[in-house]
Amino acid sequence: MTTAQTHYRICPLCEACCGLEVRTEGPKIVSIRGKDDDVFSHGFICPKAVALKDLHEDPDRLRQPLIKRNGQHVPVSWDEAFAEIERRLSPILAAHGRDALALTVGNPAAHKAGLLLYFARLARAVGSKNLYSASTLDQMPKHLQAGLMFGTLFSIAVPDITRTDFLLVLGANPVASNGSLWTVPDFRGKAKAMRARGGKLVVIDPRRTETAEVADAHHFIRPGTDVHLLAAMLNTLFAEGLVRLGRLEPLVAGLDLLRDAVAPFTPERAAERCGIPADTIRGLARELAAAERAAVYGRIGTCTQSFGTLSQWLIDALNIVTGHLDEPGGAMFSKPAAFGANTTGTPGRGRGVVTGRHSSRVSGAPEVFGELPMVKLAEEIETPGAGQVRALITIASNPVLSAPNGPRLSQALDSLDFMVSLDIYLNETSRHADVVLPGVSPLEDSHYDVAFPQMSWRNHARYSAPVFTPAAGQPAEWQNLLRLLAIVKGLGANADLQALDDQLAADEVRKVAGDQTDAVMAAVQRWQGPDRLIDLSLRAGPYGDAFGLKPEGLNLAKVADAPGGIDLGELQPRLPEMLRTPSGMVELAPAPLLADLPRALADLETAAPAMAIIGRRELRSNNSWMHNLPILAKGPLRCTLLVHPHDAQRLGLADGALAEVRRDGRTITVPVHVSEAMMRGVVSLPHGWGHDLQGARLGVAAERPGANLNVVLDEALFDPLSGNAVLSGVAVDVSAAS
Ligand SMILES: Nc1nc2c(c(=O)[nH]1)N[C@H]1C(S)=C(S)[C@@H](COP(=O)(O)OP(=O)(O)OC[C@H]3O[C@@H](n4cnc5c(=O)[nH]c(N)nc54)[C@H](O)[C@@H]3O)O[C@H]1N2
Ligand SMILES: Nc1nc2c(c(=O)[nH]1)N[C@H]1C(S)=C(S)[C@@H](COP(=O)(O)OP(=O)(O)OC[C@H]3O[C@@H](n4cnc5c(=O)[nH]c(N)nc54)[C@H](O)[C@@H]3O)O[C@H]1N2
Ligand code: SF4
Ligand SMILES: [Mo]
Repeated sequence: MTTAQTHYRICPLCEACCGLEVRTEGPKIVSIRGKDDDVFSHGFICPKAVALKDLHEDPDRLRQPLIKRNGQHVPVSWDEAFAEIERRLSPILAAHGRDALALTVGNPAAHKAGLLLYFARLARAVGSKNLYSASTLDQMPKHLQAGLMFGTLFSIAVPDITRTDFLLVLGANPVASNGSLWTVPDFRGKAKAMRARGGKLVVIDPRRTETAEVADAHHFIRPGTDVHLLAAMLNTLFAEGLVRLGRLEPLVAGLDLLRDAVAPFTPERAAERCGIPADTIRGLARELAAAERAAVYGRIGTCTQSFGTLSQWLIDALNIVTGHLDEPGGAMFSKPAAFGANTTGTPGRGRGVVTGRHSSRVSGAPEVFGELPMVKLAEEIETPGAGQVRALITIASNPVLSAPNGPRLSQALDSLDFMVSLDIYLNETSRHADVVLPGVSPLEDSHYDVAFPQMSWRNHARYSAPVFTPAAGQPAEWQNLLRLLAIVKGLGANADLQALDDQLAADEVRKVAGDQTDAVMAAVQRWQGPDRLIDLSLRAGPYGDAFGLKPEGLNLAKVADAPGGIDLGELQPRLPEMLRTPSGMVELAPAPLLADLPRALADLETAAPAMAIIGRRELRSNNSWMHNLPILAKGPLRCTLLVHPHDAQRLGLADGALAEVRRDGRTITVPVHVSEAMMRGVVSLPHGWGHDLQGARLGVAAERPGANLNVVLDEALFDPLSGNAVLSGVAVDVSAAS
């Protein structure tokens, strides 16, 4: 007889980080539900959590490494796979140097401590300029803005939603996405509670989204023009004498520079370009200034555009000049228990950030936080010469579907001398790999969120242990990354990984602990791998036990002994202590941003394209990889093109019929859904589809493959400051399919 067990698990699928209760009987998953007494998510979940069962059981999920032989992927042992990597990768590095090896890291790595922490180590060991991640398809503008204004890339202010009276949301749809760069499970419930208290939610979006549906007001905006709306709101505040810095007065540098910078952006000029009337712009500015407690929040719609970094800047500028930054009910900074860059070092001052320490070889795009823009990867592989990318390791990333101009990238991947994918599927990207190294099921992994507590709606520390033990011989992903590190370092595929891990940890500890290193390492010896790094960081962190000096403080053992997590309270004001700028001030007008503003000014005169395409997210889908899970795949078609009735009529598109979407000679064919929710002149298609490529092994997804939006998007379009791809508001031609 097998015994029933209940396990605590933190959902690794999206940024809401919900606490789950997983019931098992032996190897079987009996049920997955929200954990009601989770201190952070209080029982909230979405349908994707339930699909963890399908993911765990998915016959297409890889359980053995694969090597490509004569164009076919065949299963091999772990030792064979790593021997092959050593045999083929080492000569490339020896002959062509470190830059010949590129690494890409994708979204799931942000949710897995093992991948995140050990990817960083591998990247350091490789020492290549060619580092690419989902960050430049997503949120790099936010990191750069946070870095320039507050001093570290994760100093991201989030709305204090349980205390706010007025929330302005631009380019985010948290009802569907469950929040991003703002860890806020049950946004809908929290928004409802806010409105019940008399608070107001306003949404700015080219589509009347699920979030707009639960808002008090929604304004359509032309894609890519938020910078004008935001600058005009600031212009109004200065013009009408509504600026008030409050408590931050002595901490803010650059107020006059900001005033001058936004002076040309009058509401009338902005209105022309962004499609929101001047009176509405003024009204929004006044409402924001008048609200006692208010926050402006902008997400991916305001990042994945050519003015991404400028938009992020002006969003926080609005929070600052209306006196709402770092105030209860405003935009506040979390205080993470571990891994916070703004909880270490000297409080109130730091090195700040610089970009462009190197640049991409072919077109000179600047490095940002050590990364090059994903839109530049294809040309770095294609273009011959010293420093050409000849080998690639992809880590939980599927750029063939998730990066603009996937077909070009796909072709480029075929020209590589060698490619390795760490992935759980043979999919659109990993099908190109010579060696595929599968990760464990999420239920076979421990979980601690490294990134998300840095921008959470409430402070907390939570850990979940694995639900199941991996099959015998299946390494954890951090072990695979460590073994790659050993190969790259020339230690060989059969290096002693335990010794290597001990040494890496001790080397890192020594930098801060000096001659206390042995004592510190002894204190954390019950943990291994990423867990050990978590224990180290927790204990040295702001709530930590300081390795015994503060016995009431946190360590991983205490957190692990508290299924449902440890609540660390509501957000508290953190200025000036959290600043890490060289000046020790909030930089309201950083020079690189001021220098980029003329580009936006010139854009005021630009005409909107006749038709622009934007993306969309849906509750039962997640980027490019959850379409193989039966429980999510069923139901209505999701990869449909939303078209306003007026545009549909003009273009001769009927509901349910097929349309062709074209740009630069690349075409996709998609079913049309006529929808009043769209702004005129804008169509919407979700990304991450197109599961009909040869060589992938995704049985369920291939039944209804959908079309890949990124076939028509354009790798030539990006934000020059952050390198972020433009994924929104790209001009396309749409017509009825012939
Ligand atoms: N047009 C358009 N394109 C977009 C976007 C958009 O809005 N519009 N959004 C962008 C955004 S925000 C993001 S974050 C990116 C995401 O793009 P990617 O970073 O490519 O991430 P995913 O699409 O989530 O694909 C994740 C990959 O990791 C694999 N995987 C899943 N779990 C694991 C695991 O535990 N271990 C390992 N080793 N592999 C795993 C999956 O099989 C898949 O290959 O897409 C971007 N692309
Ligand atoms: N169900 C589900 N949840 C997810 C994901 C998923 O694929 N599915 N992906 C996860 C990931 S990786 C991320 S990064 C987050 C993203 O989380 P969100 O940022 O909330 O993402 P979206 O739902 O795409 O919302 C972006 C909104 O921006 C709008 N928009 C597009 N262009 C513009 C513009 O120029 N200006 C303005 N103001 N709005 C614009 C779009 O219409 C859309 O409603 O979601 C995460 N959660
Ligand atoms: S919202 Fe859904 S996918 Fe996201 S963490 Fe919660 S349960 Fe998981
Ligand atoms: Mo993302």
